[in-house]
Amino acid sequence: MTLMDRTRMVLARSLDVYRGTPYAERLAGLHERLDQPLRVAVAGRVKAGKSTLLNALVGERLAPTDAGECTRIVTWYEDGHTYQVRAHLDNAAPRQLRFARENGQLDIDLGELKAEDVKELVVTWPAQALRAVTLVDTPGIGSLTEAASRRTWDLLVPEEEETPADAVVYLMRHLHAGDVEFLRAFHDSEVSRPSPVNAIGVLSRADEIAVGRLDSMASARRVASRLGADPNVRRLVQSVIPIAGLLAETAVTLTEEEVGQLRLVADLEVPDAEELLLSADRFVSSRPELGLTELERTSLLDRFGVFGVRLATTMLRRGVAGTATDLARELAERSGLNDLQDLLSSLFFERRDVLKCRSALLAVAEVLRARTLPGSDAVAAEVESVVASAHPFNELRVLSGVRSGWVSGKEEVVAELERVIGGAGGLAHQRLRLPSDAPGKELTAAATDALTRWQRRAENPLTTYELAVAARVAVRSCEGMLADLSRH
Ligand SMILES: Nc1nc2c(ncn2[C@@H]2O[C@H](COP(=O)(O)OP(=O)(O)OP(=O)(O)O)[C@@H](O)[C@H]2O)c(=O)[nH]1
Ligand SMILES: [Mg+2]
Repeated sequence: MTLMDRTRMVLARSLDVYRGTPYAERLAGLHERLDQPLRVAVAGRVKAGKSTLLNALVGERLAPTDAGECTRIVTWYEDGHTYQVRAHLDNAAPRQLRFARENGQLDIDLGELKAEDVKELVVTWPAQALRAVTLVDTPGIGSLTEAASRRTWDLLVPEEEETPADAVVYLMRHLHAGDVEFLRAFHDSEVSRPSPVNAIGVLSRADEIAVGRLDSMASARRVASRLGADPNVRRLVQSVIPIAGLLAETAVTLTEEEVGQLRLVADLEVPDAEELLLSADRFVSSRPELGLTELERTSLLDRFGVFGVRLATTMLRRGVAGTATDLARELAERSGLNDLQDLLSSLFFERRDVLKCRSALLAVAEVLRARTLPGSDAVAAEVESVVASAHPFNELRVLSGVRSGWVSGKEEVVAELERVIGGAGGLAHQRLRLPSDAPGKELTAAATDALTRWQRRAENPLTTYELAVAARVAVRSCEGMLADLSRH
């Protein structure tokens, strides 16, 4: 029986036990959630670039990135057949809100409602990207006394209930004490503690790291890998990658008109263009003969940032990108968006069942703790047994053990362990560090070698206790791979 089957069974049993109690609805909701897309929250401090990044992931400018009221409300973006916006209120029935789109940007009309009155907004939007994942935009985490920040804490680190998010993409511009505090609290749950399995770190606004210079992304990659290697950070997130979110958002929503405007800059002599782009002020006000109004220039800066304008015009000039489509593709690549999407896909989407089951079992455990009823002990034992025995959870536990430094050994052995149990993605080629097009025969040979190696390590009396336990999990991962390979 798969982990999903076992989880469904536990949920059905718990529903039997709690039928007719106030918990029944919560449990039924959990059951439904197993069939819905994975829920990923985007979180981080104020102005970290959360909403901009969310838009880049959706491919549309849905989340507000200005200073409007709506930036202070937790907002869900989910796929659906119709376009609609609902407001969930603290003390009243949900209501539909009016909305409009202006220049591609979604503008939600709160009417007479104030941000404080709204518990959360749910935006239903037919969009390809939202089929696999429901995204949740959250107000910036700052002081706990601030109402908007409190909403984010209540959503992701609630006191009594489970969090409705299965995973989080956490944005940081550098590591702040507030980031550490939040991520610790987010991971303070039972299945594997502390567990970075459901958190990815993003070094955001990466273009600003080297003040917009063309080599900004290279500097950002160095900063991100230093940050990701820091033991404190490794304990909290699986990986840290840099992204220039604004550039990513603009790349996926680029217009022909914008490309036309950039061409005017690209057509200047190189020294002239460089001078024009020395600063944002200069870009807005010098060279009036260029054929761009001040408004157009300001709007280019808002959409691309100085770095983006430099990069895009350089690519147009050098012919790296000839058409708007080429330019959009190049900019998306250079912004780090594609890397983030790959990471999300290997760490979250491919593991969605495991993450969803993890959320569900944690939530059932929470209900079982809150109220004991006849029969609830038996369900608790079952939850315990699934959590302790399901192989995907064992992999997650070992992974978090490696990340938090409990499992230690020779560097290359630990690195291999991390990969074999799925730390860099769950597919066989990722676990075996082979190219994605490696033939089955090669994968089988590599998996067989890995199996032998890990069996030996598991049985070696000189292996530390923790590593031996981890090695047994790796053995099981290799056996799983071989079984899958022989099936296909
Ligand atoms: N240069 C640059 N600016 C960015 C980037 N990402 C966001 N910004 C700008 O930073 C400001 C804040 O961006 P948002 O996406 O609204 O940030 P947020 O984290 O959602 O902010 P709050 O919800 O208000 O906490 C906006 O003016 C964005 O245009 C980036 O990658 N590079
Ligand atoms: Mg925001």
